[in-house]
Amino acid sequence: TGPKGLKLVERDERGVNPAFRADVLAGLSEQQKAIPARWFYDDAGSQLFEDITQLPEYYPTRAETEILRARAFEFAELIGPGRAVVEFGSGSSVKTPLLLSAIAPSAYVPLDIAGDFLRAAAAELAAKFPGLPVHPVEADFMRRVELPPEVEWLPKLGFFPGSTIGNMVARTATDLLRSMRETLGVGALLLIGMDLIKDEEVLISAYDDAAGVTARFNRNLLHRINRELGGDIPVDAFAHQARWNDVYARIEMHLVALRDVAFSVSGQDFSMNAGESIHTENSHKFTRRTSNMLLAAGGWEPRARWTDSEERFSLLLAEA
Ligand code: AVJ
Repeated sequence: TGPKGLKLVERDERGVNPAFRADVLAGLSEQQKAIPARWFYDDAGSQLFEDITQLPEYYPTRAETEILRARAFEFAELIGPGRAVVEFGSGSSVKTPLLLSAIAPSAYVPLDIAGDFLRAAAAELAAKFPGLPVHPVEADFMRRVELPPEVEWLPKLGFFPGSTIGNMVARTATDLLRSMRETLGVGALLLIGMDLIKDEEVLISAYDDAAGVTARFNRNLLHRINRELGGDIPVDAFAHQARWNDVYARIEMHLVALRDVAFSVSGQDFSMNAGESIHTENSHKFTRRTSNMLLAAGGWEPRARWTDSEERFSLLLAEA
């Protein structure tokens, strides 16, 4: 239960999340079947993503962490002390402490829709930084979020690491950046991670690792649909695929039907021919120019930019 008693993750009388069901049924009814990537993250999916970040092929987490470690002094200088750090997403055990140690913030406000994850992450953070006020807020940050009154008058720093913005198409990413600006207010800064365009083979193997962890992450979505939405999708009939889409400069993940399949979800029937796919994720990759253009389109003025030593990943600082 979120602020003002608002229930954010609703369940109907059968214990089904209606937003999940609506997205899945609508997505499976399209010509190119597609399900939004945010539904990957049930408990199993969140654990599988943690495993992905440890893979030798998956460089983004290590590259971004390298920047946060190496540039602490520059962050401190440009951002200054006393800001309330508002993190979009409940925070990782590694990146958030690196940022907080670098800049001497006055408060930490993690925002997330998943209340349990949020409270656990907030408690862990509070234990690491005794004396730092921590105010978790359960909210959907795709809309403007009302921040707790304790931080109302403090200058804000938004933190959105991980290149999660890359999951969104340009239109949605722009909307999110604009909402962030409304949430954070005038004079706010935003520190945001964006993954960079690089050799196609490097990108493909980051999303199709040799150990098959990303394949399990992708297929877990089908297990989740079967379990939570009463589906009978034959999961073994789907293969994980990572594709480079050069028009939009993004990695796409698909689940490709290996044979003709028929299945039902929540009582609705679907069929697919062999070779047809369900599109499950976009992960956009940026250049300096496209990242700056996206920020500007979202109402943010680019102020500084850092990359890791191999120029695989970028962290950008922007001002509202
Ligand atoms: C968490 C969205 C940043 O796109 O790289 C990792 C998710 N998907 N491997 C990404 C993901 C497949 C990840 N983000």
